[in-house]
Amino acid sequence: MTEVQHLTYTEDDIQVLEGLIAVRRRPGMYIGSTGSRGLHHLLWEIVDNAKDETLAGFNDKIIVTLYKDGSVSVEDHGRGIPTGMHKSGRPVPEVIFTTLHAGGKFGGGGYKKSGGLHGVGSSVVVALSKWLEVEIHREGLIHKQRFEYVVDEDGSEHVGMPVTELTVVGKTKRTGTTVTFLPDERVFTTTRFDYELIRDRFRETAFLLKGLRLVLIDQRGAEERREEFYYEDGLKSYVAYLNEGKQTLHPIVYFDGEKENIYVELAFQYNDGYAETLVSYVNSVPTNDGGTHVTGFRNGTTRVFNEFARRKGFLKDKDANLTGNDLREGFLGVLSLQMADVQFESQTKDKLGNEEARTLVEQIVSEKLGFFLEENPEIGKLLIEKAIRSAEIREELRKQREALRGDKKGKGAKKRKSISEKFAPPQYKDPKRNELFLVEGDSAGGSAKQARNSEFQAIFGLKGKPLNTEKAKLSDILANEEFRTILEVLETDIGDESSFENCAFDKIIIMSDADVDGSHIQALLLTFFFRYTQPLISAGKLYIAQPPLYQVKKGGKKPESVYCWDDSELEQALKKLGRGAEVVRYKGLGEMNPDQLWETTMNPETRKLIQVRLEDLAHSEKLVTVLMGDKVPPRREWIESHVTFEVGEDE
Ligand code: 28F
Repeated sequence: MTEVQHLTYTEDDIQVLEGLIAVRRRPGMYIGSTGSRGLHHLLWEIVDNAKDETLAGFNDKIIVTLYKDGSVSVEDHGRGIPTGMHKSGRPVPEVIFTTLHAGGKFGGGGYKKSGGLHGVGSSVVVALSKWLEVEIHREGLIHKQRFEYVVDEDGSEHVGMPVTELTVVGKTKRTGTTVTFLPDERVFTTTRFDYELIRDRFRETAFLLKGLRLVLIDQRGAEERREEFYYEDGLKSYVAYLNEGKQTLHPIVYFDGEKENIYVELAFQYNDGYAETLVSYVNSVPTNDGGTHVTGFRNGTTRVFNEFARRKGFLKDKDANLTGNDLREGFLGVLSLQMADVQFESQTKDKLGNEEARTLVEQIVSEKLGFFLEENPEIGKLLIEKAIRSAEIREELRKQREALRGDKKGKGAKKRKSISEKFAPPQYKDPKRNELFLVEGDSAGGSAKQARNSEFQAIFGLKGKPLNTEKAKLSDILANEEFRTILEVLETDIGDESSFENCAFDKIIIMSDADVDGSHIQALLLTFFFRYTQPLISAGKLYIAQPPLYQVKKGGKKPESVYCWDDSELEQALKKLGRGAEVVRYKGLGEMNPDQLWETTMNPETRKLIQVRLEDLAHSEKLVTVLMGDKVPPRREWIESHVTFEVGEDE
């Protein structure tokens, strides 16, 4: 409707554009990476602005549409960005989309962003896009403005150039903001938006912001795909979703409270499992490593449960208090905070640092949970009795372990020469360097023992399928020879947080065949590590080895050989070696000789490892439940298509 025209620039405008050029030059500084994650950061940035309008109380709908040309739009039904003049003499939307960190410049009435890579500002999205259009419905009128990345004939570069003025293009009955943009393929290694990733994020957002409707539309395929998320019951629905397929012990408990501008919401429901799941958020940003709010929550619940147990006579004067560990078994809950001036403790922004959150969350939880237990004493009784049973089992196991340790120091030690036949230890003790390979199958285990650098690499040979820890009782897991030995070798103890920090190995590497049995073994081990040694995963110590799928060989005067990890590498290798090349397809680790195994899979200089990351606790939680639980029949297909949790790009 409006003609594209280049506007004239003032000195100030040029200053502004130089800011955006900085973004263009070093995108990683603003969005973390230029891979898929960075690409999606652009989208989250715009969606976050729409979410903020929801938190401000004015927006109940967000629609994201993925278009055939690679662009994406985000539409909200909020008040619409103000269209008046900014004190700089330019319209407010233009300032927002062309000024770096525009958010901060407005001060006062603006909303507090959560920090981290969130809230870098809409201008960053403009800077890394070929074009961006904003459409604002406000005061009965539709306003539009377009920005582009422009390179002039003389090669000079204009980042985020407003190529139209803010223009009225029609009339409207609603209000809201729509932003459409096309990420620049010169910036990103991939510009394809991931439908499943956006869908999972939308589901999570819908749980956290009750009453908000999120719609995802994908027009890229032959047929349009569309999903909608809306949860009237918010966190309660979230807990029901995470506990789906599990045996639960009581109706979902929900409460919220506010103190000194910190708003706390909690929903939980125990299941008959043994693991604890607490998914926590601050301003709807996941805090996977917890932080002060989680500590406050734990202190509060432990204290209130103990007070209740004493008052009702479940604990006698002579009895020790129930510990956090006793109370955690089978707990599944979501804790969500809204607060201003968020500070994160860690570089990764996964751990809340605000001290005031500890005391305020503890107070709110104590008060509300205390009240709940008074009102529902039968649920209180059930949970206390469960915790007392846990305490008894824990005590029993502690005695068993102590007996075992005493045994090793004494005469028994001589009889038991090594920890286990299946374990080949490294020569030197170096927790910062040592690697433990968990290897599927006897023959591969044998090869790996010969192949390894025994200075720092240890081998543990797995016999058959490990125990499914998702369905087993804690006492059975601790009695299980295989897992007990693994824990012993790692020098870690389930339920002893400090032992994980002192783990004897720097890397734990799962090495299994690239077939269905191999991925099942992988999934079983991941389940164990996820459920019972989560701090090791958070610390980035868990890896999956990647044996090659093919070897391309050519004989003759100058024999050559290339290993390939996927079909495109195979294609390239065949081209490179030309006629007469022969392809060996590896079906299992056992088919490689020790030299080959070392070179392709174990040598730190040449191997490919995938680090298992806990990107998203809730997602991993759901995956483990579906994969390993006994309530969901199509497990096999799941394992084949979703081999691991969140296996990150090995950056
Ligand atoms: C698709 C992305 O960005 N939605 C937005 C608003 C609403 C206001 C606003 C945004 C106030 C003074 C800076 C409206 N009326 N969706 C969005 N919706 N920004 S972004 O204000 C911006 C600040 O300048 C808004 C009254 N107050 C605020």
